[in-house]
Amino acid sequence: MARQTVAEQFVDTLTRAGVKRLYGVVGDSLNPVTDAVRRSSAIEWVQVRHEESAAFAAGAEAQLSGRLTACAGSCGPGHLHLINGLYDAHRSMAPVLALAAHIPSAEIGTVYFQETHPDRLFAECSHYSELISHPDQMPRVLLTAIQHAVGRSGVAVVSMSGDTAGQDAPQVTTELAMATRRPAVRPGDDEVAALARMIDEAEKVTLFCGSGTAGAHSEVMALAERIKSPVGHALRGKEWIQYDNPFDVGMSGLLGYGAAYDAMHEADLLLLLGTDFPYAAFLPDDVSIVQVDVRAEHLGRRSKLDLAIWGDVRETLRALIPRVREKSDRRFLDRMLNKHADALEGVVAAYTRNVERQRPIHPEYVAAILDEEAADDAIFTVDTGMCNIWAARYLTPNGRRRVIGSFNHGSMANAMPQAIGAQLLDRGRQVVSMSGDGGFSMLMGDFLTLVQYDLPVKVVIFDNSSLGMVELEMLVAGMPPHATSYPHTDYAAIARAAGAHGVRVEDPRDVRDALRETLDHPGPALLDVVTDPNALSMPPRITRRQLTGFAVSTSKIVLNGGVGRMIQLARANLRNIPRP
Ligand SMILES: Cc1ncc(C[n+]2csc(CCOP(=O)(O)OP(=O)(O)O)c2C)c(N)n1
Ligand SMILES: [Mg+2]
Repeated sequence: MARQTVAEQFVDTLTRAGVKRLYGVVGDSLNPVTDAVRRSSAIEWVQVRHEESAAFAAGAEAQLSGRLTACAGSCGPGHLHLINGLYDAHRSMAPVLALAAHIPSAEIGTVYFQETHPDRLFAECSHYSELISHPDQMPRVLLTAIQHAVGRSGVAVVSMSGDTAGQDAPQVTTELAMATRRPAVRPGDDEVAALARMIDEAEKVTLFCGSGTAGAHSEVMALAERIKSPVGHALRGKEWIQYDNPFDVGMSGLLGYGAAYDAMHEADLLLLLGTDFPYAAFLPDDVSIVQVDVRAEHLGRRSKLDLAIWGDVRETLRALIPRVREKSDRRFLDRMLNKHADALEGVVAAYTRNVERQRPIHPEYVAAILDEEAADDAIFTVDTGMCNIWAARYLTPNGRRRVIGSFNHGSMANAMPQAIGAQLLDRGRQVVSMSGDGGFSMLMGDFLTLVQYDLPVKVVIFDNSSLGMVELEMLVAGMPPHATSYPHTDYAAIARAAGAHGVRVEDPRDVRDALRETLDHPGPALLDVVTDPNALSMPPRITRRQLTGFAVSTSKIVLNGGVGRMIQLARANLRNIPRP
């Protein structure tokens, strides 16, 4: 094999790890790598407008594909721009390799122009962050970084000066072997036996599911069927577990709805399956709790556990199901299913009044229509803010759709940049960015990336001219909203000026047609829906129990509101309860 530079070897190694794109903004410290990517036929340089978008896009691509992805920033400011998106990827457990190009190596430590210390800077948002200061460290340091990102599901950062990247690589990469697929992790027999015993001894068992139940739908259903347990979920578990689920009792958490909270608190045994659900205040403290997680460090960090099981949800349940006795008593399950349907009937009645005529347009109405009109296998990216609520309540999961957001890190402006990564992964799939006007405007520059790469992303802006979520939080805290409103902005006109399709809607009767037109447009398109900033009349609807149970202890609001098509699912599940 011909001699390679370190930069060429870097690109070659990423190619072998399955990386298809390097998202970034160029800079002279990156030049040798950018040039090696230019000459590579396997990896494409995706030229975004802001490095934060690069990291969000890489994180989204990794979450959707399950494969390693990569992004790059040039020295100093380029690093700092990457950081927020990398935090998000890391906390979403997305395997992302970030290259932080460093200042000239002879200048490190002299407070040189644009100097940061990337190996320190990224320590908190990565599993591995190391500096390559000598060509001999390649390819081992890069390989170690890749194995951290893949093996521990998160970010790994390699820092390297441009002068190092331009040197000859002393070693060739041809025979490099690396692990890029996760193993199945099965807990020990003793743990499985202990869990089976606890389930056999309990009368009322509730399952609560997080993103770790991905790929385990049929196992979760089989267990629920065998032990007659209600199944609740956290936001990140929703897309994996709520569809085709006759045991569904809804979601718990700040955006929760239905009977998940009750099913968890009224059980004698709660199984937390692949969830790192962060709100301890929503978890019971007088119920036996078992947690199953493939990440041992997640076990017991949210609640006291009676049994901790280290393993994949799917592998654990496969081993467990034949060992637990079938239960015949459905009373707890049926009571929870009824409670769930009742809880949803109440909120539906409160929401549906007059919504087709209401001006400004009610955002819940937009979300409901989006759910109906979007493709069966659409990917939704969801901005932090009120869009989280609309997505949690109105997008109907079906096992083919995907919904990603900044659900752990909670950053604004994630949705549109994540849509870039989602669409590049599959140009033929419908990708919808549910954007807040605040979120969209924060990284608006990268709308131009959609145009530049002709990515047919559909950006739907819930344009309430306000930082709505925070306004609501201020109201609930008894403060007059301050610094939360924006002047009206015609984002559709901005989209058209950028060369995309842009439509603005102010009349609720136009929502469906405008949405269809947007979704059908073959290229990048933006729908600016002028929505009601006072969409949720939250405080009056918070019940006394919610106030004492959640709101006070979390100092956060529990958000209520409509629930879209979930009411039909709940009603259908009630019809399926066997009658004696
Ligand atoms: C980067 C960042 N800055 C600030 C916040 C705090 N915050 C959370 S939601 C929100 C408002 C979002 O406004 P918008 O995108 O318009 O959505 P809306 O809630 O109005 O639908 C803010 C400021 C945050 N989460 N992330
Ligand atoms: Mg807003």
